[in-house]
Amino acid sequence: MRYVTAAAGGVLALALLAGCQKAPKEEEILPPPKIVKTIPADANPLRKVYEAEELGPEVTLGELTSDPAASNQMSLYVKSGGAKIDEFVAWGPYEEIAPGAYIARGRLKAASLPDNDDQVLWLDVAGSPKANREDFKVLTGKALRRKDFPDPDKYYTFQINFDVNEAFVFELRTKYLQKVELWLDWTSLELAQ
Ligand SMILES: [Ca+2]
Repeated sequence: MRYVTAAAGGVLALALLAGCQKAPKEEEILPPPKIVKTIPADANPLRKVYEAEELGPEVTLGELTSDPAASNQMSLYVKSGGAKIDEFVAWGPYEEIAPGAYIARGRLKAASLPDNDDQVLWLDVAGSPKANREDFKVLTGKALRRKDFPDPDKYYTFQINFDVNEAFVFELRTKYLQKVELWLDWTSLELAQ
């Protein structure tokens, strides 16, 4: 009986094998891959950080300095009077972004501030449409004062929201309005959610 069962099994196996070999090609096509519709939480679609110490001398003034409190432990340092009044100390990167809503940020530390409420620094977003690079414009900006830097030993992060409705070549700029000590750690750009 055991022999009969084994023989029957063998015949069945042969039949299945034969069946597989004769299967029409249409049945061998693999199912389509599953489409993942949700973006994984760790896959931020766009957040770029521009370390001030990596921008390069062609788009910065001042000098690089080590700072344990800074990202990369390095910052761009401008001593008091190290730039002219109304001069930009960092600008660029002249990168193209698509139409959308964005958040620009800058992390800075400032000291030797005047004892009043005057503007000491100016952050802005500027650039030109990709289709018309001659059409330079300042999209939006933010003035910083002594009260924005309550502790001269700490970095503070400032945020600017802006929209573009066409392909745009942007830059994030830091302007020197008073003779202060300035440490620029980084700027960044991300999509507003
Ligand atoms: Ca840095």
